[in-house]
Amino acid sequence: MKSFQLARAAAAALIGVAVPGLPAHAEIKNYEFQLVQPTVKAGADRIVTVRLVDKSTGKSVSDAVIFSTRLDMAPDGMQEMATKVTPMPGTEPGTYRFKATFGMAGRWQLSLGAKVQGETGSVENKLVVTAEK
Ligand SMILES: [Cu+2]
Repeated sequence: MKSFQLARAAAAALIGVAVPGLPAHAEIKNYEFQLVQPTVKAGADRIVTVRLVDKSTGKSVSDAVIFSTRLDMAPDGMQEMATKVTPMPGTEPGTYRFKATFGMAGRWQLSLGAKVQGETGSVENKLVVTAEK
């Protein structure tokens, strides 16, 4: 590498812009899970669908590996009231579905941890799903 190229690469790294010629690289903090629908009906075997979005492009991201899930009523002061979360096959690319029993109407918190292909670190989000009577 010639010295002027090196200097340019170093300057680009310092100010956080992409070096021309290298593929754009999203950072893990640019990824976010979003609820497709914010409410479910209280009861057994409800499906919650989330989308993983790359906020820098607005595109859905497929093939993330979800390594942790938790669903509890922390938003309504009942963090001890947790329910089992069962991953289900997604219906479209970039969406992830979970089956759970919402035994009580109110606000439930879905905590998700995931790895994105090709990225270091992990995505950790908490989403509030409202179970309606
Ligand atoms: Cu409760």
